[in-house]
Amino acid sequence: MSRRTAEPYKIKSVEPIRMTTRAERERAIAEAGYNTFLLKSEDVYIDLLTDSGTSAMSDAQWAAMMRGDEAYAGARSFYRFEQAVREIYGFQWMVPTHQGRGAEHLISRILIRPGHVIPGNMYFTTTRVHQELQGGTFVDVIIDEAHDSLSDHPFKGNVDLVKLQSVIDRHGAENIPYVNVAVTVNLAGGQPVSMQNLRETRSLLQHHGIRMWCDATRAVENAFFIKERESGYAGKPVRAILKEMMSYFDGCTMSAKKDCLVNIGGFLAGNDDAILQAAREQVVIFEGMPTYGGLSGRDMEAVAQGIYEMVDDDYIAHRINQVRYLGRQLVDFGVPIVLPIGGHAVFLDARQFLPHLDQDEYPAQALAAALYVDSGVRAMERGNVSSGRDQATGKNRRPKLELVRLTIPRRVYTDRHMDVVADSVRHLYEHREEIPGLEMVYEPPTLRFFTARFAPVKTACQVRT
Ligand code: PM9
Repeated sequence: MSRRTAEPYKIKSVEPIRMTTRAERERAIAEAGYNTFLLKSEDVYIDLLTDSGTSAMSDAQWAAMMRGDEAYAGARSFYRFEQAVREIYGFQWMVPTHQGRGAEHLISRILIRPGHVIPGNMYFTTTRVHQELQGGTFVDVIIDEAHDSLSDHPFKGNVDLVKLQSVIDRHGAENIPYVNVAVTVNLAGGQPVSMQNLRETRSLLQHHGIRMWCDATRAVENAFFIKERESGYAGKPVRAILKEMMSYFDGCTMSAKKDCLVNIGGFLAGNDDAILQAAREQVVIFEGMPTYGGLSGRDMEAVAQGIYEMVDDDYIAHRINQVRYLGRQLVDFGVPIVLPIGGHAVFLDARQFLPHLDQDEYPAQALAAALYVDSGVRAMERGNVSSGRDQATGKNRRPKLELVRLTIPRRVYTDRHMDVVADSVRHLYEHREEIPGLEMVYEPPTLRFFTARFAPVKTACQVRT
């Protein structure tokens, strides 16, 4: 008999959550323009919008916050933060930023010039927008399997070396300031990159003299998948695997709001002193002094402590297994999801879920709205809305993956909450033909998914209770 396991923590402080009525939720989603980003959190029962900045901190992190040194310059808390990054990631220097996109802004300003091309293993919304703002163009070099929700490739985040070589041949190494490799790949479904692929990518780029930069936002989750799936890593601590992964990169951008178990924070880290110098020059303009970069001393203490906690093997195993616990229930119900189940979220395949909708009726946005109305569970669209418009044609990009992300915050919900989510998704699936599409009635110029507004193409969400 296989034994059941439980959360590797006990609960010391609780935050009550409120279940609303269906009528209240119908009103709330209409007021929010059918965009789950625009809901008030007090109207949400189980919040799976994002795993970003939504973690529960440990007692050790809260205690560390009391030690926060709020000096304007040279705070002790900065040096503790820097030491944690050196020890766990292995980079020599670190510049704090208020969150991940602050670091993306800095590296894009430092390295990208108009006409540059930045290959990467699938776009990420904020990453690409910062590249484009500097006059660069993102080029996708992820393996084809990543765009197929049903492929069970164990490392769907891998860089396709043939595609990468052809981008280099087409544009010339001198026009590629760096290659951006995300571990794991968020929009592919939280899919990992193998160590072997990192090694091979590094060797190809070294041959051409091109830098390799990492989006390390969920690198610990990636390290766990390597331990589980890649030969030679089964007995290794996640901490050692993470360090080896990072050793192939020149530096990283980081949203500490994910892996590092904090509510705010980010950093740019690396080994090249010329980039550090430029980062220090830029950070004072956009974020703050190089020893706080938009964070308070107590924020930096919480990140430093979180960096040590995130590589605890029991913690990360539980984290990934909780995501799987939800995903496997949905698979058993026959609900179409992205496989293999990823690191931070279960992704519903909205194209297969709602085959009666055209992609320009925003099936993933419609499904996320319907889920909220059904059970007060808030999810996020990751499809045609998030992907935005093609810069050249002005048309919707209509990406292959049209997904709803059920993102699991770290150390926040129990498996019982996952059961409630699974039941609601199952109910919707059984009544899927009743879910209407949406039209966009307000579209902001960039990162439209955050604030766009929609209206139902036919009538409001009508799934029976
Ligand atoms: N990711 C997420 O919910 C936050 C808002 S959605 C734009 O998944 C990667 C891989 C991310 C990410 C944020 C950022 C930006 C960079 N890379 O949100 O600025 O998943 O801290 O990080 C979100 P910040």
